[in-house]
Amino acid sequence: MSIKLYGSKTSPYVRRIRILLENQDFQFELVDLYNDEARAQYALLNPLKKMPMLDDNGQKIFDSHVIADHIQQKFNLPKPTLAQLNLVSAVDAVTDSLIILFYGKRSEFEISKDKLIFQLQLERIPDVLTYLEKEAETGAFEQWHYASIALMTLINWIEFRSLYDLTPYKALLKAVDLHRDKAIVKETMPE
Ligand SMILES: N[C@@H](CCC(=O)N[C@@H](CS)C(=O)NCC(=O)O)C(=O)O
Repeated sequence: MSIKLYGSKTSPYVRRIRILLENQDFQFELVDLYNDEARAQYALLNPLKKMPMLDDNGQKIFDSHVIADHIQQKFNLPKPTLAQLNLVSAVDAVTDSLIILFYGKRSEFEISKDKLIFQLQLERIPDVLTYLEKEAETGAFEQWHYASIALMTLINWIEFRSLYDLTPYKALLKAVDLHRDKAIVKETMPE
């Protein structure tokens, strides 16, 4: 049996899969999408040129959610509820918006509400974080499940890259703190 996970150590989407694969035997193949040569090599395996990608005994799987679903079934992990999947979608919305802003900055664009593409992200991020904050206040992330994993990977990635001021989101930070001492969380912390 051979499972290979392709991705970077910093990607929040990749880290979710590394956490789900805790205690499983798999190879972690590092991908550097910012390196032209490495990206061209990766494109030969994955035309989407996105990470993560899983190769399970020759079966390639694109997209973290499809991979997560496959892993949860394969290793009899708990299946997320619809409520938890909605939280994951909300975490994704913030993650994707921050990725767009991150690429915007790397491309030396001025990030301002004058440009529609940035305005949409700059509006979405606080709105969705406020929604998640209210969910956290009700205890939605107290247990360690797929949505808590997604939240953890988002918050740690924001902290690692200094992407956004999270100080107003006290319940979210508290929720993440509940799980910070887990061995797999420490092992996979972005560095
Ligand atoms: N919906 C995808 C999103 C994956 C994603 O956006 N990954 C980023 C890294 S965090 C990426 O590969 N970006 C490369 C690109 O957009 O060119 C998933 O859940 O796997």
